[in-house]
Amino acid sequence: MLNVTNSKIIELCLDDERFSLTSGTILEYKRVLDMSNGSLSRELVWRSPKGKEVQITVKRLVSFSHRHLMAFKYQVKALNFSGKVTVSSSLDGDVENHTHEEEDPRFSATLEGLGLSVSKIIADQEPVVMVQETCRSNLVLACAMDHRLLSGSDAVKNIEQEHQKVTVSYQLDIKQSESICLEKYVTYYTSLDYPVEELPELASRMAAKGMAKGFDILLGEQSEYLGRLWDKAGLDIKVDNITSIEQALRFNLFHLFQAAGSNGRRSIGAKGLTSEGYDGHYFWDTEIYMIPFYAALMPGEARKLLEYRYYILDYACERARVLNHVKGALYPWRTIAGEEGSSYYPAGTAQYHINAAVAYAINKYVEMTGDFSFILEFGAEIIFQTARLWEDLGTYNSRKGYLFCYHEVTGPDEYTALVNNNFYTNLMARWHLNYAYEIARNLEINYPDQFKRLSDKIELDQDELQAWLKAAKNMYIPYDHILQIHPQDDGFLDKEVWDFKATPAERYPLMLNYHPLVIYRYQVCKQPDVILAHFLLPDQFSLDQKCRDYNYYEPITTHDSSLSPSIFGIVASELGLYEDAEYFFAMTSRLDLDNNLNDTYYGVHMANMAGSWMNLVYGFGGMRTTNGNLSFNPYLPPDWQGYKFGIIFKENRLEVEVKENEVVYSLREGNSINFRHRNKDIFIVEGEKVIVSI
Ligand code: IFM
Repeated sequence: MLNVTNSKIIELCLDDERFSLTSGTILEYKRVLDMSNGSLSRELVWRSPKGKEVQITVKRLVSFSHRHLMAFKYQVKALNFSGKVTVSSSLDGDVENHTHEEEDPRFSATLEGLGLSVSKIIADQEPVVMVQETCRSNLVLACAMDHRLLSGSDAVKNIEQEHQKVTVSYQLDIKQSESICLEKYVTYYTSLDYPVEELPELASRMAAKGMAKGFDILLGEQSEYLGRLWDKAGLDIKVDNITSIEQALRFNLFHLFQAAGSNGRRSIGAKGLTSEGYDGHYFWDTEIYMIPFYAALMPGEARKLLEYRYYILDYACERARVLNHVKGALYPWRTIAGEEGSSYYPAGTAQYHINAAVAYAINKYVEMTGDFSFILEFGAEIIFQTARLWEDLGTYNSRKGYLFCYHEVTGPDEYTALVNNNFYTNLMARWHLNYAYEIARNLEINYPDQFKRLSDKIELDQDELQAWLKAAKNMYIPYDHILQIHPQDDGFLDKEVWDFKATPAERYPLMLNYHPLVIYRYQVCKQPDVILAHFLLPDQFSLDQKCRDYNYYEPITTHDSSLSPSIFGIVASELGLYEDAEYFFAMTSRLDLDNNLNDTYYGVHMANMAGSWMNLVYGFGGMRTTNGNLSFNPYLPPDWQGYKFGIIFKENRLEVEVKENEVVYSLREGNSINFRHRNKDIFIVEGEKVIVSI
């Protein structure tokens, strides 16, 4: 994911003094992210080295309603002087990515500073347009800017081009106590979405359109858009220290609201849209951690994110051939355009479980929305192509009673690689094969024409369906009868436990301080593996069994991955380990706001952000969807006075409010809804509520 044309530059000169935060004196300073209207503002008072004082207020937004448009409002007030002011606004094409400078293996970009080069500038009039191209793939980006000066009609305007930078400047007189205001409208269009020759015109037209609307109207639209989402999310957390928790959750949701690719050809980078970490690549993070959020609150986006997997299915089929699988698809561990982008296969390509993650997310989306049309249009093909790989990958192992086994795969826990029979992988593969079989039977009976067309297309026959069923039935699930727990894989329990006592705090995260081979030789987990399987497939084992597994794995998990605490938190809630649940919720909810991992510079942790919402809804609220049915098992965390959240289930908007002794379920929109509260069946019609005691 490349850094694009820098359009954020607006500079100010007071006579001959250039405003800079590093000269003169900052008398006041405030920066505010307003999550109700999606704007970022900076307000400051500056005294220049020669003693001129100005108040500067800058507000900017990236429009939700017009996806190509950004807008800025730049206001300057002369506090103690009258004189000449110059405001200069630029587009700068001299941009590059920075992660190649880092030594952290998670950020190993191959760009070596290569980014976009400028191929054309149109600067004889406004909107100014800059066209840039990628160096290798020749993708084209057009960026346009337009301006409106709201005060100072006698301003002298000038457009200047210097190398790869175009600047539009306004020089005008200002009197003491007067203000000037410049609005800037910027647009971006790429050849990924439009024909190259149309890009400059599209970008200019949209910039002019933004200007015709004006900043305040755009801000109003932004507010309405977000207002609808906040209303659906229905967050209200009552804890003594109220701001910190609710603020954190809202901050996390704010990122989720804006990061999702919404055209079926993009997903969500592990760092969202916030930085260059992981090169902007998409991982299973979207399917396992984020889709539950989108399916419950932004179902349209969830569908588009899943459509993206269909869009790259051909690449996944090619990838399977590279790995010698004669049929089926293997999704790349990290990608944007569809090709495998991971360079370190033990913690990359070997994570075959991504196939199950995609099928699982489709299932959860359909359960939550009831949108079976997705299965017919895209889902079935994805589910079948990915399921057939499981059958091809495994082997009936004579040394394990001819049970179906997988060798040399890596599970979710990246501190253990290339193992045999990873518990998570085997369990999810079994689920996936059964699900694929069930979908095939459903289509065969209820949609025979579609089924025939699809099976002809991908050459799927009855023998193969039976082979899926057989593999699922005979799947080997590792179990240790002495410890009565599930080993993470065949060899996991043979290893020595990592010496946590002898590991000082500064040597975490382990992956930055020890060679992978050292870590692989010990029982130590970066993130949940067995425990994640228990969350995703909650009905397969008893609570006692889950408790034993939790008690074994929790002490040997470092949570060096941000994908870890939220899952432990949810399972702790299910097991009634309320203190643990609160502890993990605290870890997950403010992880980026407080920069707890000291790496938010590389971008926020999107999976964790969605995980914090899951902690509230699936953890404290105990929400689950199983076989298309919705259920809740809520409790109030010990230090809380109450909480509320909303979800959309099959087009019904439900609000759940948990108080000290009761839970109030209200159907805010929709006809009627059925679900279970613990063992009780609940039925609500629109506008009504049901109160149950806890
Ligand atoms: O997908 C994750 C993985 O599970 C742990 N390392 C980071 C990746 C991206 O977030």
